[in-house]
Order: sequence, then C-alpha cells, then structure tokens
Amino acid sequence: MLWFTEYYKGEGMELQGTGLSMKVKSSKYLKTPYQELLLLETEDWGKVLVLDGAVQTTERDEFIYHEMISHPALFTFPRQVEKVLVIGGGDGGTVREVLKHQPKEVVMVEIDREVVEICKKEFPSISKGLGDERVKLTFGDGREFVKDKEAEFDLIIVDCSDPVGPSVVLYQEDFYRDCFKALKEDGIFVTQSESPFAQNRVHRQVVRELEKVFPIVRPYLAFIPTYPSGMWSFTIGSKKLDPLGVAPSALGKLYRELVEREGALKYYNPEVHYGAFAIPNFVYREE
Ligand code: AG3
Repeated sequence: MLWFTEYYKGEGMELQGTGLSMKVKSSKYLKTPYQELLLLETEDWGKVLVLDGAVQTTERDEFIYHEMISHPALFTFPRQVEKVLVIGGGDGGTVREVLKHQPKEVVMVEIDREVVEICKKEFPSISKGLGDERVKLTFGDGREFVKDKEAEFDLIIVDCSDPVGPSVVLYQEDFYRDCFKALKEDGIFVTQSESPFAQNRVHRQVVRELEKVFPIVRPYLAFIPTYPSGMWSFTIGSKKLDPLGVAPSALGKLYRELVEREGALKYYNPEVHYGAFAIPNFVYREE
C-alpha cells in the first residue's frame, strides 16, 4: 500500500516539519502548463486533487470549504444576487454552491484548463454546476480579468491555492482594489485566507490588505480536516453589507427557502453563520 504525504513547506508556511499523509489505492500524475497535478484514489478521502504537492479537494470534506466560501457572503444579501465572479475554483465546487442562490449569471475565470477538464471527468458531483447554462467559463488570468471591470458584479469569490506560483498576485492590495472597483455599490468580496494556525502571517496579511480597501472586513473560520492544521479561514471584504448585521429572522427565512429548494446543506446553517466570525485570541496576537 502506498501513502501520499503533503509536506508542509513553501511560502508562508510556518510549520516546517509537519505533513498530512493518506493511504493511496491508485494515482495519476500529470504536468499542466501551470502546475503539477496529482489525482489520488484514497482509502479514507475518496478521490483527491493535489496541485504542486498541496491537497486542494477531497470528495469527503470538499463540502465544508465550498459551502463556507460561498454561503456566508451570499446569505448576507437582502436581495437576489445577479452576477457573481469566481476566480480560480477549477474543481467547480464553489460554482455548485453559488448556483443554489439562483443568480442570473456566474462568470468563472480559471487559469488552468486542464484542472477543469480533469475535474469534469473525475469529480462529477463537485463539477456538475460547470455545465449549467448560467455559467460562463473562461480560461485566463483572474488578476488581469478584473482590471478593466467596473460596478459589474454583486459578489467576487477568490477560490485560489496557497500564495505560490500563479496565485501570488491574488493576495495583493492592488488586486483587492481592482475587485472593489469591479463590484456594484453594495458588492461583497470573499477570498479563502489560509490557515490562521499554520500560515498565520499570510492570513493576517490578507486581512490587513483588505482593510486598506474595504470599509467592512470580516475574517471567519471553518474546520477543514485535509488542509494544514485543520483550522481554515476565509475573509469577506464588503462595501456596505455586514455579514454580522443580518437579522437572524431574515437569515432563517432565506436559509429555509434555500434548503427546501436545493436540499440540505452539510456544514453551513444560521448558527454556523454567526459563530464562524468568532476568532480565538492567538490569531491576532502581537508579535
Ligand atoms: N483552494 C485552497 C487550497 C489551499 C490548500 N493548501 C494546502 N493544502 N497547503 C482549494 C480549492 C478548492 N476549490
């Protein structure tokens, strides 16, 4: 029996002698123009997508990441969301969750066509939304894509990998400024923002850079067993709407309607919505 290990290393990783191992039944390796791609069939986690040595998606826990990158922002809108931009997100899981809110249009800009092709074939339950007629899939650089956009999107979601290689530019203030401009006047931005335990400095940098750009910045947490340390974060930057300002009665109603229409969610619920924004002391400790 083979084992795969993600060795924690690379830009921003504060654990240097730690990793996560999984027992592997079979594996496929491929080099795309952008990264090294590994597709694993594992004993515990189902199929697993690994990019440049970092676990991205497992069939068993992907629901946590994809529900939590999408629903806290989407449930913050008191109105129907019309146009959503997803940057990255090649496996399609984020688009699947966004579609549950019945937007008119979802634009996804992914840099690596081969990731999408593999995920369409190997992860049909995750990528199924990508075939939806409301989804416009484009391949290219998300950083470039937002540069000339103005007041176009209700919501921008950045579903990117660690700040190495093609993702580095998605962690920088001038990118956040362009996203601000690309959003409508009550628009919301959300990005995955790494592990506050294992990548504390990167996490804090994301929050700090967003605070230079958006009046409302709200980091929040989710438990993701296959990511470094298991403690993961996302950060919302918002022009007007505060995810903590949503009235519980309004959220409860929207949530029940969605569940009735789309079926049960597996992680997000209204209690998780408010609770996720509670951050332990060590995360923003003085250094
Ligand atoms: N993107 C965030 C993955 C970061 C994981 N980091 C790591 N394993 N070192 C996930 C993409 C899912 N759509």
